[in-house]
Amino acid sequence: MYTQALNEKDAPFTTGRSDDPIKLERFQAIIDAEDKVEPNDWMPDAYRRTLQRQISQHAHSEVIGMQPEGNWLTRAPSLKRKATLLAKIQDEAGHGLYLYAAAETLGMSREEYYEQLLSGRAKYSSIFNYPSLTWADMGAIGWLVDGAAIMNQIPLCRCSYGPYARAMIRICKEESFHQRQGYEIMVTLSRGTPAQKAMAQDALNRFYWPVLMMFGPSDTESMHSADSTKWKIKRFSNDELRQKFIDATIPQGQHLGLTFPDPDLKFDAATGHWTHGEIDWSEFKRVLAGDGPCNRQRMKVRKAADAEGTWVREAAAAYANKRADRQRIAKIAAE
Ligand code: FAQ
Repeated sequence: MYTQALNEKDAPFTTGRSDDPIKLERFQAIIDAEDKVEPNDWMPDAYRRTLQRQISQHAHSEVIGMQPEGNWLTRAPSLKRKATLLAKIQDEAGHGLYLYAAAETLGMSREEYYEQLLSGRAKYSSIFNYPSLTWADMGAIGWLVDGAAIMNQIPLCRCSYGPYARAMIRICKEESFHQRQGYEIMVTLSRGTPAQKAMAQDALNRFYWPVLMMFGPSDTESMHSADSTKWKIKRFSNDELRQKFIDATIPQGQHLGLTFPDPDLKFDAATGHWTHGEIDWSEFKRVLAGDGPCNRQRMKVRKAADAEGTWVREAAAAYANKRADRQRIAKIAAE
């Protein structure tokens, strides 16, 4: 009901001044009623900007996230492992495409979002600035990075913005396969030779803390959380999701016979949760500021891929123009 009242169909991408109290009240009522906001609905500026930021950064993460795994494609230990890894990396490219498409419904083009990434104005997930040094990292990335991604993204399937929520449903199904293939690599390595088990342990040691940082700053430092929660973009806080992830992951690591690099990790029987040591937020800030182990390398590769792809985009555009011309001529001839 509210959606209809607010639809301004002949004025797509209607952005509202956030101080229009009647529209704001109706907008919040849509959200509170668990209805979806759709691209042509009226929405406050700040809601649009938050989604443009989050969805595009999510898309950038999927695309940049292909690099650490791409590093191991030519060195996968068997044909089966290679085919599985290739399929996973292709899925990530697909996730990037769904997400750019969802972000474009907010009135900015993919090229504009892309330009923000290449110029360094837009962020992508901190985790992809860490190197993948051994084959076990393919296991750790699937198990932990995709595991954290799922924990964060399942609630996004209920996000108030329709196109984002719908994209997330398919993405989560695929992420679930990614997480399992990663865990299966970890199971194989931890039941293998002592050297293989040591390799799995080393990957866990290096990825554990950076994965916890994926959930974002602690709630007290999270500047976007209050608005995103009010607008039901976020359903759980950064710290809540981090805790859910830790609670789910520790038993999985124990099953592998591996240890976690946190001496303060303890199960609290009273709360049913694992308590953990302090996260090194200075490292997180450094990585976000561009000074992580691989920030420069990731952007260099992305920029090179963009430059090398120019001729493909030009050829596709020329072909589309040619087809449009042909259709126009055929239409005139038929009239
Ligand atoms: N890295 O106020 P908050 C994947 C920034 S996909 C970098 O708490 P918010 C699949 C944040 O942007 C992984 N920056 O922000 C895969 C903001 O800065 P800004 C990506 C971060 O938005 C697997 C500032 O800190 N997933 O892994 C990070 O409310 C394997 C303040 O933070 C998504 O993007 C970070 N970790 O909450 C692919 C999920 N954390 O923008 C390949 C969607 C925070 O003002 C291989 N995004 N920042 O300059 C979200 O759920 C949220 O955006 C959060 C952050 C939870 C990430």
